Amino acid sequence: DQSGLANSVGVTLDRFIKKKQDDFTFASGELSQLLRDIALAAKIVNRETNRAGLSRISGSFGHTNIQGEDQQKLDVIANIRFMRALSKGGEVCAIISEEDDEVVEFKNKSGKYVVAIDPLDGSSNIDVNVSIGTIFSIYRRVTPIGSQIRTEDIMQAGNTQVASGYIIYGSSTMLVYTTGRGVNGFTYEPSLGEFFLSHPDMKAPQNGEIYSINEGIYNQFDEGLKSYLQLCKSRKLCARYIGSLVADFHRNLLKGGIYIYPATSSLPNGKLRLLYEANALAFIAEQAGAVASNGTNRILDVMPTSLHQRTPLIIGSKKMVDEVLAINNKFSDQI
Ligand code: P6P
Repeated sequence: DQSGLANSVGVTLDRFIKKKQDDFTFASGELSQLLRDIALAAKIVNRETNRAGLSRISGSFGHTNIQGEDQQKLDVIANIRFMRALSKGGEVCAIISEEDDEVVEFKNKSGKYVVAIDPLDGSSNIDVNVSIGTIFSIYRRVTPIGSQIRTEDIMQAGNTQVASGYIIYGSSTMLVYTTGRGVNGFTYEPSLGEFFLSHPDMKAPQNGEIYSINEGIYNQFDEGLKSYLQLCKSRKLCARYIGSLVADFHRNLLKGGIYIYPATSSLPNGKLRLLYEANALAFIAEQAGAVASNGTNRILDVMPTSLHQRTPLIIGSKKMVDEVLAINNKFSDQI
């Protein structure tokens, strides 16, 4: 509703969640509580990312995770914080995390939700003070509550998400999420320890002038993508690539633009992960009137087959994504 509490800038996240819960006639409050648990962990991680340089928790942890990526200390700390908040909250029965090789099943199996999370994406940027983010997806478990977690609880397509969102730890810290009824953004006020509604009912511009892609690996792109990039240059579009997915995605959502991490010769399925990166942002994108594709299918329709599977990601303003797909089709028809 456009009137009243739900869209008045300045309302706290807690009151907004409560108001939205009242809109769901059958809401029992568990999802509301889960969203609050995520917000709590976000406040703690925010504090730790803001003081990383001072508390010697920047730098690498000396381990590599399943991605073969050098785990940053803050990656590990963020993972612990979200795990602890969600396990204490009691609404979650299992978590898929970028930082854990296997699914983490909680002893308390009474939670009816499954969360997929990248606790701190873009962590190679922490030491150079570039924005980083948390990305999360929330699913309802499909097997009986309290029973042993099964594969079908974990391997769900993105189109079954109950909610998704991200936190961006940037010049300000924001939490942006959807429960399938639009997208709302909240800005954190550290002096009060509260998130306040700052971006009600976010809508992505249908077109944009910004494209985000790592052109350093241009030679590994397919001909269709190369041709699209030439088009961007002929139109003098603006190249902006932060190297932090959440930051690039958030800017494109607000200003209009496209982010592409394609299949490359060294990463035939792209670099980004379906379960805890692409699906969450694809749900947000579609709820804001934008589009998310893997180049051939809607991201949300992809049926996962493995926990950490990668996917090419083309996400952003509808007209820009549609144009990339049209060029792809033209080139693939010629093959
Ligand atoms: P590249 C960060 O590691 C990340 O997962 C995204 O946040 C970011 O957009 C991308 O990878 C950067 O990857 O290969 O361009 O450095």
